[in-house]
Amino acid sequence: MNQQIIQEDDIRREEEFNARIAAGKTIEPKDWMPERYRRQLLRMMSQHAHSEVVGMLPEGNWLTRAPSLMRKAVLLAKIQDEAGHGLYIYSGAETLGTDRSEMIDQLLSGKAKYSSIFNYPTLNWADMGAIGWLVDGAAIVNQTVLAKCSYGPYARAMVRICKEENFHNKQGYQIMAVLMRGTKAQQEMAQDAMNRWWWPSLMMFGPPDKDSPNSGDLMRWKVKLQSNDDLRQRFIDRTVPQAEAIGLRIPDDKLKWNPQTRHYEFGEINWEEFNNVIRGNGPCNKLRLKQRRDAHAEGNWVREAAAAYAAKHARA
Ligand code: BYC
Repeated sequence: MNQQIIQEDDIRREEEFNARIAAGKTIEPKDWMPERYRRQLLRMMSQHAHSEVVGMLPEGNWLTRAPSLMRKAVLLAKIQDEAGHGLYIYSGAETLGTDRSEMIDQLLSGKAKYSSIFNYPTLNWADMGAIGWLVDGAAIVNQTVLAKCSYGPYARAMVRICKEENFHNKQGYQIMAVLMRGTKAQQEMAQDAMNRWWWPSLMMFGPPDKDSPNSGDLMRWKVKLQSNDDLRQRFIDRTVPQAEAIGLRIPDDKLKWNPQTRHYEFGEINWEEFNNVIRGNGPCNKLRLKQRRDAHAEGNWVREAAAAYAAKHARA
């Protein structure tokens, strides 16, 4: 009898939850939510937070070699913004009941994923332009939609993050535009960065819809409002004219405008490469994890001092 009442209660709560989602209302931390919704969000938000934090490393590689004081100040500000994004999203993820230190342990042990894009090396200064323009550009396309997602704390974090990503995107495009107005060597440097970052940027949106195991749940619960393929197409459609405007060539022989669909058609993405990278075998996976583990160990004294300070004040 009791069991039956519990089951009826669960069904009623799930119906109320689904009705909230259908009505376009947000789910807040204290609202009842199905366990699977909570776990999917935690997976996605913690991966997202890890991406912001690991994402500081490829750009950090160029801080001491920025070509001018102004470029260095801008790059420094951008990297600090990414740290802030990580902190907002970890805070948002903590509202789902998991402690930040647990999420960080999962990253450092190699159990948690972070965006594939940050496992590629930054070889020349134009890579800073390509990351800001393409990587932050792809993130904006994804995140402006996430800003309307069903989980309140995630959606609200995205609003501020997208504003900052817009500045990142513009500074990256400006680096590329300046290089394309420069010497032949500078133009070649920009094209080289474009050639290396284009395809990995398209992979940021995740596997094709037909091979995306999480999309079904996430779309049903309005965490994702557009599919991986739709967002990828949107990114391509908005980025190709930007490349053309500054004289950069997209490294895709199959790329062509289709006036009927009003979208660009594009070539085959190398999904084998993508799967290899997310399995931990990309060009920089091991380096990135080592850098994060070292940084975490070096920051231990700060955590210890903060804990001692908090304990002292709790006693007072
Ligand atoms: N990289 O079922 P699917 C930034 C995994 S940082 C690695 O489609 P989902 C920035 C996926 O996790 C912004 N793994 O998954 C920072 C899943 O594996 P698990 C980063 C990927 O969740 C510094 C499996 O593949 N943005 O802007 O429905 C400097 C199957 O995929 C990737 C975000 O994190 C990938 N690219 O969709 C500059 C956005 N793609 O977990 C810039 C938030 C897929 O089942 N996240 N996988 O083992 C999302 O929107 C979604 O999670 C994704 C994937 C579209 C990425």
